[in-house]
Amino acid sequence: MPIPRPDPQGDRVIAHVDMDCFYVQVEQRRQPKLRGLPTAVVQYNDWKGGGLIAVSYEARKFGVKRSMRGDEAEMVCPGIQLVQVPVARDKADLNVYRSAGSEVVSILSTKGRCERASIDEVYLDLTDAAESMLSEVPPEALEDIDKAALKSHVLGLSDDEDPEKNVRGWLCRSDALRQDKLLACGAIIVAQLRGDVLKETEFTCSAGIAHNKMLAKLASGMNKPAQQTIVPSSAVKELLASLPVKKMKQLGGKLGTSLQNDLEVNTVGDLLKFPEEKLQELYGFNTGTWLRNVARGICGDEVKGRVLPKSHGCGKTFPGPKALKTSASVKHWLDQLCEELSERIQLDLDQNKRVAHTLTLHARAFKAGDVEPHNKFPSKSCPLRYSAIKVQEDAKRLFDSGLREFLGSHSKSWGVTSLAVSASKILDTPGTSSILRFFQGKSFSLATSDVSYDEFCNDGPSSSIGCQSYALPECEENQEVFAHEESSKEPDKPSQDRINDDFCRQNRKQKVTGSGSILRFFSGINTSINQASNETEIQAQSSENEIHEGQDMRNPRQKHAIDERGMDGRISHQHTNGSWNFNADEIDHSVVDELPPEIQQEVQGWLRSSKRAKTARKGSNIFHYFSSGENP
Ligand code: TTP
Repeated sequence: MPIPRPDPQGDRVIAHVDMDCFYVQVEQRRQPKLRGLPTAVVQYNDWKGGGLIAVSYEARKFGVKRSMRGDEAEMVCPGIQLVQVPVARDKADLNVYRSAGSEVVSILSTKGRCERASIDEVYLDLTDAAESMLSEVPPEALEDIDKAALKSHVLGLSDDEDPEKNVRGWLCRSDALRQDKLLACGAIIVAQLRGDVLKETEFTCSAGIAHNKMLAKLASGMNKPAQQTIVPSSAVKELLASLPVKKMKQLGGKLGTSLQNDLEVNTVGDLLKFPEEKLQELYGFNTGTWLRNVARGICGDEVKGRVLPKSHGCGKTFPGPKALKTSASVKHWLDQLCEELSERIQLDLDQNKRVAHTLTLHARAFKAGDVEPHNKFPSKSCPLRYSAIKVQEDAKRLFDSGLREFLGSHSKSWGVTSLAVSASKILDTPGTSSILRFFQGKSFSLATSDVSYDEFCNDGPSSSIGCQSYALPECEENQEVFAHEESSKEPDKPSQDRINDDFCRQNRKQKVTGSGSILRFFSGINTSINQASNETEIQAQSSENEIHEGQDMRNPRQKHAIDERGMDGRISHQHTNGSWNFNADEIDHSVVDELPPEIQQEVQGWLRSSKRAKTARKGSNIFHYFSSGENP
């Protein structure tokens, strides 16, 4: 369910960068002779030349579409170059595309907070960079403006015989609104970044630059390939007035269909005809408010600082006659998928010190003579144990349990048409000391602290309910993975919204008075601490309630941290100038939301298995818990 978040106070500059025909570009870099030729990347499959998954812009001119099979593409575009996706373990191997995406992310993340939204797209929060530029070298003071910036499309800017001159005029207007000036700076920064990406990776990309994620995402696809589009606030109304409702993220499915059929809402702008209360009455409190906001181009979703995937997944489909009909064939394929998944989570652990906690199995299946063909195979999860064999065992157990549920009393034959496994709840390894990393760069004089209200509020308390409306692909999944449909729905949380608003107000006040609770705690700590110092240790305690029948289900890093816990089961953090410790069981987990996103993950890693936290006192704040040597 979409969650409404008002635009935060203050103008933001958000960019959405999307690679152009990404897999094709990756293949063209591998085989430069393909450059400039109509090319498509084909999914591993021997039926009718395989399914197209990426199509070059040269091939698109001939009418080649992603929905086509290879044979059909060759008919509409004789001479098209069809490149097979690499194959490993008899299935598509996307590693080459994942790594190429990471190369791009490492360049784009140099200018601001960067959220990797999928294998080939990122959001950037360029607010700080744009503000610095505006105060130091505003566009009108620049001698040269990047050619790519001058080629920007500015929505609402009237056509001119000399578009570049026209855009230069817009970028350099000294009498423009401050929000437009910031967008102009953002556009120049994005043009430079796109140039860097091209130079360093040989890939082109397109971008949208706006005041929020929703508008930036809409804009990035408007002018492709290798172009960028700016959305000034003054152009939003007109943009949404003509935008088909189904084109809006989150409105492509049932909600969009209901708007069209039940309310005759065909464009996003049509929603303006309905008062918020009416939308709430029809679709629930949060969705109603979200729709009201969407109609006005309002979206407060934050760009989350996340350059690594939120989860890993891989899967395979078995269409038509290829459906798996025996337990042995399911096991064979699950073993392949689990092996790949294990390799990827192990790599993530080794390279990024991140631990995945949950294994989920998804499947699609049918049963012979099914009277309820819409009956879905239930997705099943369990704690994730590291090692390929354990993942394989657990995935098979999950499958068997799902199959029992799926079949019910039905004992006839069945078939599986797709299988996928995913690893999620990926957290920093306890002990990576990200708290210190974060605070090292901060001033600890409260009056001059550069830890902003935004850092605490926007990614803080709201995060649990916030960016859901932009639930971007959580897995960089194999193309053979089908979308897994979760039955759980996010309940409306109006009261939570209010709590968060109150929190933000309170926190803002704290910043003004210089008494931010977490800062107050950390102000007593010697921040010049060297992370490599042996004096810094984080010891985490976990009750790990999810361990199965005496088995040690913990992953290796987590186990290590647990083994180091104090005898009294308290988490303690010690260093040169002081120490703090507290009992994880007594912590209200909601206080973690007060922490900046950079360190929330790590702290959540310490706390997640402490089930007794549910009984902790409400209304406590982080200072309460972190007070040196005191328990709440
Ligand atoms: P997209 O960004 O949707 O498309 P694209 O990059 O190929 O082309 P565009 O310039 O229009 O953005 O997808 C990124 C890559 O993800 C794409 O190159 C191939 C892969 N992909 C699939 O494998 N299957 C799919 O159904 C989609 C949508 C994408």
